[in-house]
Amino acid sequence: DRLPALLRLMPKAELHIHIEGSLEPELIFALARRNGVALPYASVDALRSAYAFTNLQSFLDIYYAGASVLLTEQDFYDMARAYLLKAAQDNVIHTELFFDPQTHTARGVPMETVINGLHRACVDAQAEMGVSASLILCFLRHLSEEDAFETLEQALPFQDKFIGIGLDSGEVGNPPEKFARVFARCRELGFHLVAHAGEEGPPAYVWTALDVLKVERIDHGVQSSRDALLMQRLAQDRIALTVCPLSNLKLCVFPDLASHNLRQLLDAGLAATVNSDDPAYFGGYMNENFTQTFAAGPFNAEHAYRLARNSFEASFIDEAAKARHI
Ligand code: ES4
Ligand code: ZN
Repeated sequence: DRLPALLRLMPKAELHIHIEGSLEPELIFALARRNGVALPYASVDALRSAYAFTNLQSFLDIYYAGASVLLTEQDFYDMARAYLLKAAQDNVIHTELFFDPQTHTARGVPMETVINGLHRACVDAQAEMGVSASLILCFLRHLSEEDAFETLEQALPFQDKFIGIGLDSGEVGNPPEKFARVFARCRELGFHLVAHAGEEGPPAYVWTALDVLKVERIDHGVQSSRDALLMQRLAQDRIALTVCPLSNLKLCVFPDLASHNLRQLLDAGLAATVNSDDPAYFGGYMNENFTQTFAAGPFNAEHAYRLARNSFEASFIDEAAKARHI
């Protein structure tokens, strides 16, 4: 069976990776020691054994605690560098990284520390690994729109260092329309727009992400299959879904990978992609997501090519580079 080799070796783009979710337990402990931060876990193994999630919120609590060890520009650089090396190993040749500045600025870490560290790692990855990498700033949806506006204000002096705006954190009860005004402003400023919708939340949140926020891609979006009209809209407008199979498995969105609806989304003509989301927490980087997903379902080489092609088509690389990849 040559499919696993194809999956590993094919060039691909990753469009849904939270850089704070790439922080491995070993690096969390190393940074805690370097920075003199106390952790509520005795060891790497004790921390890893806390990774038994029942839903999105049970994960987010541990994810935000893990990010508390990040203090200096070098910490952000080291975190992104470690991810980009893993991406290069998985033949990811382009990646768009989400970061959550509010998780850091709320602890007193300056915006410039966060952005400069991450951006320098992206620049070095191109030169040293041949991986192109861009940043997408995400607003935390459990916080207020006013807080998002303040975050945007703090980030604008560095606006040449990120290409887009996203929306993440706890979805249910925090619909996209809560951020209508700040997304309108980001659109005027010329940023690419994406939002998490339909991960745990209803199809109605996917509709408002599209029609109110006017996003170009939907992150997750797997709940869209519950709404036939929405499926038509996504197919007709070629709105990409950045699907994260191992994330959905670990957060109990689907009971097992064989029950995942990725194949159904592709069969309906949607521009679905495969991504890792929070690889340090969910048990695998890109190639692990591809190989486990394909091992569990009726997928063939044609699906592999289609997913890779979709990832470049849905990316925010310039149109000339895009034409070379698809
Ligand atoms: C996230 Cl899996 C997921 N969903 C929503 N927000 C997030 N932030 C980091 N991972
Ligand atoms: Zn995500």
